[in-house]
Amino acid sequence: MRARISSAARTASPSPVSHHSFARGKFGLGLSAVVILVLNLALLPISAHASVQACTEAGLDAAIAAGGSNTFSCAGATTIAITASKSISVANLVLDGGGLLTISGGNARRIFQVNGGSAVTFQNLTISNGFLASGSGAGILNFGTAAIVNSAFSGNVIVTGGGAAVQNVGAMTVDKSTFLNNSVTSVSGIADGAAINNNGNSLIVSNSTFSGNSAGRGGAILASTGLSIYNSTIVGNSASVTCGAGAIFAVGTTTLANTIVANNTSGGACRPNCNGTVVSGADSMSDNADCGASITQRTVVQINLGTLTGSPAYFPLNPGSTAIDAGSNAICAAAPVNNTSQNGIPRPTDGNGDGTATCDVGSFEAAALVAIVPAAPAPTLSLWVMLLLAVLLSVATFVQLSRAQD
Ligand SMILES: [Ca+2]
Repeated sequence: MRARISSAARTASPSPVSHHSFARGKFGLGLSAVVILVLNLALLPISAHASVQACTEAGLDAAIAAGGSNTFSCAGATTIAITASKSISVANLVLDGGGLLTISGGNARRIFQVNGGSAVTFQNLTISNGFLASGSGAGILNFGTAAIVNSAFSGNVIVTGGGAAVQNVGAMTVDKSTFLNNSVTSVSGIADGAAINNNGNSLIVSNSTFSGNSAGRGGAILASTGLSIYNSTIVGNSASVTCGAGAIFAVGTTTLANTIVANNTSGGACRPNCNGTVVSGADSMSDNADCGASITQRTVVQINLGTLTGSPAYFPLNPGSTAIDAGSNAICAAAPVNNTSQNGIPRPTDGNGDGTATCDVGSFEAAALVAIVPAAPAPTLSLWVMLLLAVLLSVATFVQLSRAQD
């Protein structure tokens, strides 16, 4: 500190400044800048630290009012059953449930509405049991910009309308998330897209799982506007309308890449997987040609999914699955997949042991298959035999020499 003051005094001196003292002054100012920078860096983590909110509805309300990055002090797995729907109008909000927090609508109300001009990230959360008798987006209704990361949607219900889990009217990304058992139940009215109803300006889905969702049309997804789905697994969803597409009903163009769509059902046993404008390349896989003639067709048995596991839950690929090492590495390397998977194994990994690391189709990436090489036989016996032979040879030689001497 003393050096900084004296240097500053020297540079502030009205007397002629020599090159030498100017250099020292610059050094002193440089030092002070470093000291200030270090102090600022020391303070930064405090000012930039996420707010830690109570693991209660009041804590959730405080987070929504405050904006910024928010975590919750949940001691263990906790469900907050909200008593009022949450309308969000903040420029920047992160709600991070830490993998412990479930926010429930109590089968009585919409859970979140993201208003225009707002940007919200929902991460490490479960959003369940939202309910609307009629309308859109019982889990989340998005008019703004929303990112859903590593989160689960389950048991959200709308009677008449669309998007029981998510209705997107704005811009949205969904990554490493799971939609399970959401439903739009109306038989005679509108019942569209139980997991996602997209009528927004963009929706990009990656590394995600859709299963057990049911609606009239688009059991999992109804897309009125453009939708892109990368490395996701869409299986076991159902549509009640004839040709209603259990997985995806696309009015706007839906593009599938490295994605599994299989074992879905619809009314009339017609178009169980996809209906409408769905474009899929050979990197995606399905049990029929509903989602595009150029999709790779494999049977459900060949795709060979394991049972749901993990949180958010995903379907593993059993050993021998034809989806292992069958994807496009270029798609995996690019955004939004960025060589990640829903189960945490980096892509691409050599899952079939052929020596080439190739990306899997679907949300899951199989771990490296290590070839089992039989162990070399133990040398013990042959060593003992050799030793015995050597001893016998030595004895024989000794006896012969002894006889020769005799
Ligand atoms: Ca692989």
